[in-house]
Amino acid sequence: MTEWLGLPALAAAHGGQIDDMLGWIHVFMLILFVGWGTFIAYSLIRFRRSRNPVANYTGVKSHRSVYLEIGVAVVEGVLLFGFAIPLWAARVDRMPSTSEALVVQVTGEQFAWNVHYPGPDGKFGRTDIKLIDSQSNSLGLDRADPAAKDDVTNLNQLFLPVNRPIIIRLRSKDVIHSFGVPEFRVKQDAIPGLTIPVWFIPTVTTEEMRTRTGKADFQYEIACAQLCGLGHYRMRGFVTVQTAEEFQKWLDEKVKEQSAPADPFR
Ligand SMILES: [Cu+2]
Repeated sequence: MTEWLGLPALAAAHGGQIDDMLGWIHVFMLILFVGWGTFIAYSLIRFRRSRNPVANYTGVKSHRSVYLEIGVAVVEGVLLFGFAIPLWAARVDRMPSTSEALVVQVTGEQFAWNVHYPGPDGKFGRTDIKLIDSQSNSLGLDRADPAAKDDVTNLNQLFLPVNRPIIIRLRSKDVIHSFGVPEFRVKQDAIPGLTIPVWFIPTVTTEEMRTRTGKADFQYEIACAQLCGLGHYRMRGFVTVQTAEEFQKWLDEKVKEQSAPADPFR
């Protein structure tokens, strides 16, 4: 219904509502634009100087313009209270329960996205700023913490299962970044010192999207949507949406790989 907006392909459960809302706003603004434009053009001609050499001190007596203004305010009220606020509440107020959702921590930094999965125990391990090493441990994950033993970290690659609620806990190490994935209709700032949750349900796997769009190299891309410094342009992450089985397989492998004891000869 909203194809005419030319938005990126839709791949999240709630996205239809956002697109509808965008569609209605566009339609309404178009009506307002044409209405006001016509009114201005009419006024310029109707009240031109040659036709009205002397000013009229009584002015307009009809109440039509007042009714019109009220009409515009009512439509705006409907957009705000009928569409925008309920949608906002559903996105921000009602988070899915953490028992059904997959919780992933995503930490922005100049200029990369650090992805952190809690592993099979479902608990995020302790992170400590003193343990941060830009090469080997960019999150400062404390592997000595029992909860951290099975944690999985990844750089710029976010793997997600399809059709399951995802809660991203957004954080930042330095400045304000913004986690934006257009196909998921999600955009949220990451602010240093805060952990901000954002949630969605991906509905189309990367594979499926490749067939659908006919682009063999299609990738969901996390674009940093806040100008965050000189390297902002290259702050790209990628999201791979897989079937539940594929995702589990990927995660199991990562857990095995990352929780393996360090090679003593290295
Ligand atoms: Cu950024």
